[in-house]
Amino acid sequence: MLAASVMFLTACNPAQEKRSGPADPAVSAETANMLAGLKAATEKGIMFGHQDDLSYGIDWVYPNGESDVKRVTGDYPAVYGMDLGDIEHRAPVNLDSVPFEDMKIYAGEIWARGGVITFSWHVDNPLTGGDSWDVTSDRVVASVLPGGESHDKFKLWLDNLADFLGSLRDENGVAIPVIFRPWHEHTGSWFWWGQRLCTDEEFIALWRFTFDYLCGEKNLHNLLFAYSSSGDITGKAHYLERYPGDGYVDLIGFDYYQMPDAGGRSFVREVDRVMGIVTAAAAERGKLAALTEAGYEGIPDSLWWTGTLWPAVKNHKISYALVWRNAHNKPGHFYAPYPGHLSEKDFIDFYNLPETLFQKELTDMGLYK
Ligand code: BMA
Repeated sequence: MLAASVMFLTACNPAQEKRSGPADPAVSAETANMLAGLKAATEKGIMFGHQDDLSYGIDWVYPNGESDVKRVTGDYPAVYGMDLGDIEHRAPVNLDSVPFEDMKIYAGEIWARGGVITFSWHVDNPLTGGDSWDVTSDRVVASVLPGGESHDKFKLWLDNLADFLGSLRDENGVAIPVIFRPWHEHTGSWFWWGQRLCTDEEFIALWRFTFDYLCGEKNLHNLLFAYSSSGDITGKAHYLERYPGDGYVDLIGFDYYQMPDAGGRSFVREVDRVMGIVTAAAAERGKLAALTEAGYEGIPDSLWWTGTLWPAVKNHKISYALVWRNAHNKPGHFYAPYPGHLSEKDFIDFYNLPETLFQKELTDMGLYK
């Protein structure tokens, strides 16, 4: 009886409903549908994601339909990460040399087969002219806010970003929904928007300005917003210190990498610990949770997938875990296996776990298409 009345109250409480709906109140039907589908998918398992999966891999660059994950498992990942660094300059290729025109094609293919797209943005430093990692000034965030000396430039950069995000269309002209994950790893201090480079208020203002400009001024309604910290989180208050508010975020997560000098046990312990904090915050707020970036560079552990990554996440209700890119231009910088890699067999075992979701399962579920 008590449970029934609680359910009734929850269903009728508009504030509660608003909190768990899309952050952008004018979001497109397809995007709202995708958010609902992503929530439903968390009941079935954890989606596997890979950065730049379709763009390049070990010993190949840009052939259509290729993927290291597919070469090993016969299937694509469920979540495809891409990065928009340099779109702010309308460059033809991103900071890792991936042509933006190719990304548009990939987005169409991924959408057609019912996969999930997520974009990060390693945007240059608008004040110094350096890159994302240029932390020589702690005035950059202040400078892009209204009244700041880089504000007009920043708006032009957002215009260029918005043109790209708005150009993602399927063959019927429908705007393709994507998860946009700006200002990531903000609890660290290695990007110009990081912890020691701005105040809490400035970071929150940066986030809200970005959101309002893209959804309001630029009228984009195909975006779900992901807030993701780095892994150095001490507790809920720390995690939410720079949270811009439920009306600005759809998914919350964090990035965590296994370092060469740290064992798998510490990865499992730390990811499990921080995921506990993040999933509790997500549940309270009606948001999705995810391990937005993870990995072990070069995967020098033949059992990493079932022995470390899976134990770290399996007890949590999360949407996805995404591993970073298999660089074509940086030897040894790869995070997913390829044919012949020492963790290949274990990755297939990971793929075969009933609770890991890859593209075919997502297509079969047809959750949002
Ligand atoms: C980093 C590295 C860099 C890359 C950047 C953006 O973690 O992979 O080589 O340029 O991400 O993709």
